[in-house]
Amino acid sequence: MTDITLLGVPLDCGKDRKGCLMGPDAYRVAGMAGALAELGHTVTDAGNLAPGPLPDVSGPAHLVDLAENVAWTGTLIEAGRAVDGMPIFLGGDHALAMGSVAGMAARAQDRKRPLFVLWLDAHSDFHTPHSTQSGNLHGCPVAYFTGQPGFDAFPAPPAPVPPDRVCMIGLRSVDGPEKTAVTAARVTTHDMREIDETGIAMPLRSFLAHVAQAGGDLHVSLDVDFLDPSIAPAVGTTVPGGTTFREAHLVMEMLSESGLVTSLDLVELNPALDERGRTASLMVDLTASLMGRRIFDRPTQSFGA
Ligand code: EXY
Ligand code: MN
Ligand code: MN
Ligand code: MN
Repeated sequence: MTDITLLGVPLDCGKDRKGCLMGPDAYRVAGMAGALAELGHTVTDAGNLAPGPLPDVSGPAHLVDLAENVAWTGTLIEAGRAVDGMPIFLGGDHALAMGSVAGMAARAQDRKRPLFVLWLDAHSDFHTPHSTQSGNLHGCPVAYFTGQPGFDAFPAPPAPVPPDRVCMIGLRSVDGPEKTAVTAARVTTHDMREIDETGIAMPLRSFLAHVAQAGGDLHVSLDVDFLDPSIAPAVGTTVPGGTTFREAHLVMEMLSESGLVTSLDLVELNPALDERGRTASLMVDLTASLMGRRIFDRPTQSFGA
C-alpha cells in the first residue's frame, strides 16, 4: 500500500478560459481521497498550495502572469521535494508541471535515482516563452523542466530532466517550433497515428522496460485532453481523436502493474465546462486504476530487462 499526499494546485495561467482554479476541489467533490483509501492506501490531503512571494513585477498583464507562475514554480519544487510517499498534484493548469516535475527530479536526485517522465497529452508542451504564439505557459512546462534556454525569469530547475527520459503518448496537436525542438532534443514521442496502428500497450511497455532497467523514479503527467473530448469534455484545449475510455484505463492498469510510478499530476480539468462532474469522476476512476483498482486481480507484470 502507498502513502499518498494530495496537493491541490489551483493554478490557472491560460488566457483562454478560466476555470482550472476549481480543479482541486472538483476532484475532492468527486471523491478522490475516498476512492484511494478504499484500495487500502493511506491518503493525506495537504490542502491547496498557494504561490510563494510574488517577484516585484508591474506592467502588462502577461508579465504579472509570468511573475505569478515564477512564484508557483518555486513553491511546487520545494513542496514536492519534501513529500516522502507519493504526491498527487491536483491541478490546475499544466504550467504546474514546471514545479511538480522539477521538484520530483530534485527528489529523485536526492535519492540518487534518475527521474523519467510519462507525458499523457494531446500536446507536447515544449514551447519556451520565446517560441510560444499564445503566451500561455501551460504550453511550456516540458521545455522548462528539461532545462531548455529561455526561462530566465524562473528559478533554474535544480535537476533538469534529460529530454531522452521523457516519453509522450497521445500527441495530436504539436506546433511547428515544438516539433523541431522535440525532435532535436530526442524526446520519445508516440502520436495518435502510431497508437492507431500499433495500439497503446506496445510503446508504453517498451518505455516501462527502459525505466525499470534504469532503476528510475517515474512521474506521470496526465492532461485531461489526452482523453477524447467525447468522454472528457471539461478541458479548455480539447482536440478530437483522443484516447478511448479503455485505452486510458489500460495505460493506468499497466502503470500500476509496473510498480514504477512515484508521482502523478492531474491537470487542465476545467469544472466550469464539466457536465455533472463527469470528467472529474473519470479522472478519479483513472487514478484508482493507477493505484490498483482492477476488474479481476492480476499478477504484477515484470518490466525488467
Ligand atoms: N501549443 C499551444 C500553445 O502553446 O498555446 C497549445 C498548448 C495547450 C497546452 C495544454 C496544456 O496542454
Ligand atoms: Mn491551461
Ligand atoms: Mn498539457
Ligand atoms: Mn494538452
